Amino acid sequence: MQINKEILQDLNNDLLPAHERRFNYLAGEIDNAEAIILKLIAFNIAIPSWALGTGGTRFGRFSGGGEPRSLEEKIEDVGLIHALNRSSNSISLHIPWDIPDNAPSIKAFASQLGLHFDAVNSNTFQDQPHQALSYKYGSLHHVDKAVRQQAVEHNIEVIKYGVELGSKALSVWLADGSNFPGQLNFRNAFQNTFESLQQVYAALPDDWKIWIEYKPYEPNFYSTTIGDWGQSYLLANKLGQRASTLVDLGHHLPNTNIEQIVSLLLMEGKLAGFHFNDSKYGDDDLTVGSINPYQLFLIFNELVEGLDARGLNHATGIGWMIDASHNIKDPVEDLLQSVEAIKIAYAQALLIDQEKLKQAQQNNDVAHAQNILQQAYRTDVRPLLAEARLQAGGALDPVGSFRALKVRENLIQERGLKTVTTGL
Ligand SMILES: [Mn+2]
Repeated sequence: MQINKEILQDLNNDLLPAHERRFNYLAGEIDNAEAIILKLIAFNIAIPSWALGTGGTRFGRFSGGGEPRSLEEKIEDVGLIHALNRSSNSISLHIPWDIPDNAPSIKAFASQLGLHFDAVNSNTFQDQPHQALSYKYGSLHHVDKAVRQQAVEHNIEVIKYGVELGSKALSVWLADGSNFPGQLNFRNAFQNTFESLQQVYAALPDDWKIWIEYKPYEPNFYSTTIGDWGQSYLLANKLGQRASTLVDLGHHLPNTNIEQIVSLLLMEGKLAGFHFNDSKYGDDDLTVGSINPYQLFLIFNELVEGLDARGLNHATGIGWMIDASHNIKDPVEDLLQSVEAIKIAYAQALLIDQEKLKQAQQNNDVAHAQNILQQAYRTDVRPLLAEARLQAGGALDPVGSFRALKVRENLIQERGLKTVTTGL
């Protein structure tokens, strides 16, 4: 299905007087409303192909109905999200869950919906049917060179698919690790990983990048071979300029100061980008901003300040992507909420008076520095986001419009109630 633009317009018209009241008030309170709106219009967040179905846990999975049955239907869903929020103009594919059998036609279909392809993701954390060797004891770090070689070749195959689709980055997350002390020689595991990644790096086209994700635990519970940003950074540094570190917000031990990590990686030119989600305990993959929106704001403060310091474009300087799983919510509603939360944090960070903050830091005026941050954080910037969506041709109220347009009901009618998409 596609969003009917005239009905969307009617829905917007009903909400317009209240929106204008709120927007005019806020625009009068701040001095850079127009500049922020332009930045918000330019700022897009990629949707991962695996987030369009209902996610499961190891205890079960409850399909919500109308889930995409093919890559085309996943692209169609991202098109629906983008039509509503005008902020999700790309899709990040996961191979082999989403193999583009006919790349030119897939690319053309996406382009019709205003979409392009973001980073491609490899998968060596599962065994696939017909696969010769098992990843039970790891992939790129494996003690057996033949397994490592199989995993290297898979990554090179993923690059090949990405090239056909116009992607420019390979995102690698490894489940490699150990469950028990003594299982693994840490140095050998790291060295094997490095040598495997060197082969993948050598296969990158000149204008491509490789993004190395880290995670402290799960599925392994004693050690992970790329367990934290230090290990990822070390690999990225040894590999070369086109390798950098990907930060997934859920991949940290509790209470880690993620904004400080982000600040230093960005300073060193080694911040690849983000996988956004939120969590209370571990890699919970909850809706962005649902648990800790203040942390998200503090991260965006470092991003805006750090990107500006390096003269990088906010929208394109690094990669922006959601990596979440929806167990009980409608995936499309969840993704709309996530994108909104990311852009709220971004808009709030754009409100920070960086000059005043620097001055307060220079004077050790701690209370004033805190006030400057919290003044921005406590500003309700939602009218700026709504205005940006309106100017870009989207919905004033994306989730409300999704419901009023009966999108899910239509998808269930088209695809059926008992559909299950590929993924975890
Ligand atoms: Mn991730």
